[in-house]
Amino acid sequence: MSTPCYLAVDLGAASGRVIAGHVENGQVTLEELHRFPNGAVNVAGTLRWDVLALWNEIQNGLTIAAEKFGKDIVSVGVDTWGVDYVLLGQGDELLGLPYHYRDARTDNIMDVALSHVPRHKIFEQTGLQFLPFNTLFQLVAMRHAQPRILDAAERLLLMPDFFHWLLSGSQVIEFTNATTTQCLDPNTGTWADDLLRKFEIPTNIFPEIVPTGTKLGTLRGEVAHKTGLGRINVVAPATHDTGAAIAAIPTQHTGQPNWAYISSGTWSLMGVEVPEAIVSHRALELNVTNEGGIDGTYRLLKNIAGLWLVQESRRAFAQQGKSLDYEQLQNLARDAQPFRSLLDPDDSAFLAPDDMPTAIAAYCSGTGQPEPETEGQIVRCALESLALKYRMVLGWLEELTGVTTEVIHIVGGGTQNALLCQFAANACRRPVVAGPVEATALGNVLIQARTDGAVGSLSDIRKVVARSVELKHYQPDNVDAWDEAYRRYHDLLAIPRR
Ligand code: ADP
Ligand code: LRH
Repeated sequence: MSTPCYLAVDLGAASGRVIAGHVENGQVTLEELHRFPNGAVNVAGTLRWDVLALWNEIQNGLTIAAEKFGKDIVSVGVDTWGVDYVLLGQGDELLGLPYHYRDARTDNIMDVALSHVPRHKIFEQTGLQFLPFNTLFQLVAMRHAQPRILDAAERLLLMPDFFHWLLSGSQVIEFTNATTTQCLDPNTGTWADDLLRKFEIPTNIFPEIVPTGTKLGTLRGEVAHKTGLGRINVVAPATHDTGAAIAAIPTQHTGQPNWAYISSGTWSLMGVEVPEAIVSHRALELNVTNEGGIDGTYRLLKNIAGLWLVQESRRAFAQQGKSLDYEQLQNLARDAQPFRSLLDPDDSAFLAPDDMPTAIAAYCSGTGQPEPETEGQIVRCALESLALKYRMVLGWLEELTGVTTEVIHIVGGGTQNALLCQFAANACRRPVVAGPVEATALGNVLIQARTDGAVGSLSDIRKVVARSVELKHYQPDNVDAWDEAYRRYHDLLAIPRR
C-alpha cells in the first residue's frame, strides 16, 4: 500500500525548498526534492523579492515531486517569512515587484505613524511588537510615498497566500501569517479596520482570513498539467514559517509548557507558548509580540536578529575573495578569543548594512570595544552576542508569564551551528535540545496531514516529530564566565546608541 505524501514549499529569507513528507505509523519522514537560493534583489536602490523566479522554482520542485511520488501526493502547502505582501490590481494585475522587509522605505516611518496613533493604542488592537517592517508600517510608507499604487490595489496577499493563489486561484489570507501584519486584532480575529482607516489604508484590499489547515481548492488546471501533479489539493498550513516551526517542537511534554523555543535561521525567534495574547503594559514596554499559532496557542516572542549577521558577514568575506562555508566559519569562531567584543544584534545598524563586518566594527569602536578584525573574531562576536541576547529575552519572557523555563528547544537551520547551541545553553544556564533542522517543513507537512485526517491535535503532531527525528543535547558549561559576560552585556545595552 502506498504512503500518503504531502508537499511542503518552505520559503526562507535565504533559501527556498520543496520537501516531500511521508506520514506512516505515527512517524514522519522528509525528503528534500529541490532547494534554491533566495534573498533581496537590489532594484534601482530598493530591495525586492523576485517572486517570479520563486514561482518558477516552486514549479520545478513540484515537477520533481510528481515524477517521484505521483499518485501518492495528497496536497501541497506553502509557508514563508512573515509581513511581506503582494498587491494585485484590476484584473489581478501584479502591482510592482514586492518589497523586501529590509527595504529602506520604512526608515523613520514608525515615528510618523506613532505621532498619529500612540503606541499603546496600536498595541491594544494588535498585540504585536513594533518592528519598522511590519505590514502596517510598510503600508503607511506606501500611503506616504506611493499613494496612487495603493489606491489602485484591489487585493493584498501575503507571500504564502500569493503562491497559494498562483497554485489554486484562491485569494485568502491564512490566520498565522495574518497575525504578523499588525493589521489584525487578536481580540476579534478580524482585520483591525478602525486602525487601518486611521492610516488611510483601504480596508477592502484585505481578504477573508482562513483557519490554519484550510483546504483552499485544487491545483489550477495549467499548473496541474505543467508539473504533472494532477488536480491535488492545495492546503494552507501554518503559512508563517515560525508558526509551522513551533508547531513541530519535538516535545512530549503536555500541560503548561515548561520550555522556551528559538526558531533559529536568518532570524532567532525566541519565545514561549501561551494560551492567550499578553498585551500588558510591561509587554508593550519590552516590545514583545503575540503571534498566532495553531489550536488557539499564541507565541509570546521576540525577534532577535539571528544568523543574518553571520550570513551577511559570510557574503562580505566572499566579496573580499574569501569563500568560507558555515562549518569553516564556526571553526574559526570556536578558535577565536572569547568575549573580546559584544554587540546588540538588534541595533538598527545591522538591519540592512552595505557591509556587515564594517557595521560590526563601527558598533564595537563606537562602544569603546576592540574592533573584531579576523573572520573568526567577527563571527564569534556575533554568536556570543546572540546567546547573551537570548538570556536577556528569556528573563523577559519568564517575567511576563511567571513560568520558569526548564529547557530551550532550538529548531531550524541554525541548529547546525553547534557552537551557537552550546553558547545558548551556557548563557541561559539551561539545557538546550537542538533539532530538527527542518522544523518548518515538518510543521507544514503535519498540518496538511492533519487536514487529511492522518494526525490529531497539536500535541499529537509534536509527538510524531519527537518520535521521528534525532536531537542533540547541550548542557550549560563555563557558566561563571558567561555570567560575567552577561553583566558586561547588560551595561553595554544600557548605553544610548548614537
Ligand atoms: P531561513 O529559513 O531563514 O532561510 P534556515 O533555517 O535555512 O534559514 O537557516 C539558515 C542558517 O543556518 C544560515 O544562515 C546558517 O547560519 C545556518 N547554517 C546552515 N547550514 C549550516 C552548517 N552546515 N553549519 C552551521 N550553520 C549552518
Ligand atoms: C522568520 C520570519 C519572522 C518574521 C520575519 C520577517 O523567517 O517569518 O517570524 O518576523 O521572518
